Amino acid sequence: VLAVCQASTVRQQRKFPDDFLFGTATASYQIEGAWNEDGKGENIWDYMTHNNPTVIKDVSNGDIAADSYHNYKRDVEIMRELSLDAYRFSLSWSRILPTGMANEVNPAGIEFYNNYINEMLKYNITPMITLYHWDLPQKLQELGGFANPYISDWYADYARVVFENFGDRVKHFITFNEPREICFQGYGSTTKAPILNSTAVGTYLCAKHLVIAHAKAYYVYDNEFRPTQGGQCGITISVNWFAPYTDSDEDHFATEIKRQSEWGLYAHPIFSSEGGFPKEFSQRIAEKSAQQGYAKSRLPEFTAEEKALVQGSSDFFGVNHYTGYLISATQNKVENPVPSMPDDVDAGTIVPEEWPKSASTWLTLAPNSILNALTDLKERYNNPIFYITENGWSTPPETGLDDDMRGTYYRTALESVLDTLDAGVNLKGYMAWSLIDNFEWMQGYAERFGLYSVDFEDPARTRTPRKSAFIYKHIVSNRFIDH
Ligand code: BGP
Repeated sequence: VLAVCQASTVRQQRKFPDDFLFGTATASYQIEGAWNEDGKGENIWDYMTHNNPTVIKDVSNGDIAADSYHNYKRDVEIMRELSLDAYRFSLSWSRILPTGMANEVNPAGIEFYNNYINEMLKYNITPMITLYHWDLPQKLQELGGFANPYISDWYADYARVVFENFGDRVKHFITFNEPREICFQGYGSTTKAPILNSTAVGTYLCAKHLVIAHAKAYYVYDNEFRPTQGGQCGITISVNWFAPYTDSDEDHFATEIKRQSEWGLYAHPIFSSEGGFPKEFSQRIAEKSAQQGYAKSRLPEFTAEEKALVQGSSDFFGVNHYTGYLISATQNKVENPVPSMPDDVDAGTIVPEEWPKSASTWLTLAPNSILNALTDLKERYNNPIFYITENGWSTPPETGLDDDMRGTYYRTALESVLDTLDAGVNLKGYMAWSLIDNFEWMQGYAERFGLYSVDFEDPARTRTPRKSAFIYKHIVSNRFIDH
């Protein structure tokens, strides 16, 4: 009997592999503060929040945020308290290059990130750098930002400065965080800076220029730095799980269009064996464009040379995953969601009542969504190396430290990660969003994602662990989930 019991306990206690990287993620504008200190240039979030403050729910901004610029040692101490293997953070482009252009490097910006990286390395924490997490230098926005094709050269020059200065110690680089949110929300609507709402044309120009910028930076790394530095360079794309609402052909097709629109537009050119933008969604945009009386599709094409440059330009696929939705071809459709922008997806989303709800309207706990999303990606793109670069749960500020639901979310998500590993997905790490409470973009400080809470009333920005921090630490240090 004892032998049987032991065998079943062993079977239930699935372990995370020893080399699996457990970490947390943050982003420069959301935590650093020091918006104009030590030579940092203005970025599009500084500009938008200062000139258009009411676009942020609580009329706040990231001028000080969690003040990590001055508290970075405490942040590294928190990483140690959590027993993390890795930490994903982003660089502020305009802290390093105040105008965005590489002819003027700000030495204080380089020094700040050197200190930050060295502090992590002192405690054996693997730094993972995101080069761009939404805070474009304002001076580059004034030149058109991602709608200007020259962005890819400006970006590649910036990337060179980053690899040159930090690549001796940093071996994981992520070019962009969430192309879809950059392009669709910043250029095709008003839910992220630079709030351009420039019709679907802006979205797709951004998409094309951004993947080319990614590829150019990748080749800067691959040609000039990898031979001596030996690290990896990839991209992070937001991949939530979309499943058909019913088994009808229409719902299946609508779901496929939704997947291609949400993440295929950026993943397919880089990771697929076909290259270029995904077929069905490209065709859909062409059809819609024709109906609207345009002679050509609003989706720009890649030249053969661009297509070849982009295809295969990534060492890994970073996945930001939070939630899931059911997709219907007929139900819950919002007619004309953004009046100036024709809806190219043309489907409705449904979230079942029984899925637990967070403080964010878009975030629920969808069952098995990590397993479903990653096995889909594995099949489409021939199982590249994956990292989950963000995953997390929001609570209202009143929840304080008793965040039981966040703990439940992490445990459920990590069970799904174990299922994903069992399914043969080449998944190498998991970063929880987020280390600490931070400026949550348009929601300001009205939604909290931190394993540690931050007291934004306190000039010292004191950090305190929530219940979920102990749950996460327990899993990370044991490398299994106990029941
Ligand atoms: C992701 C972003 C993060 C983080 C998170 C939470 O899309 O990469 O920066 O903010 O979402 O979402 P939000 O802040 O929009 O509530």
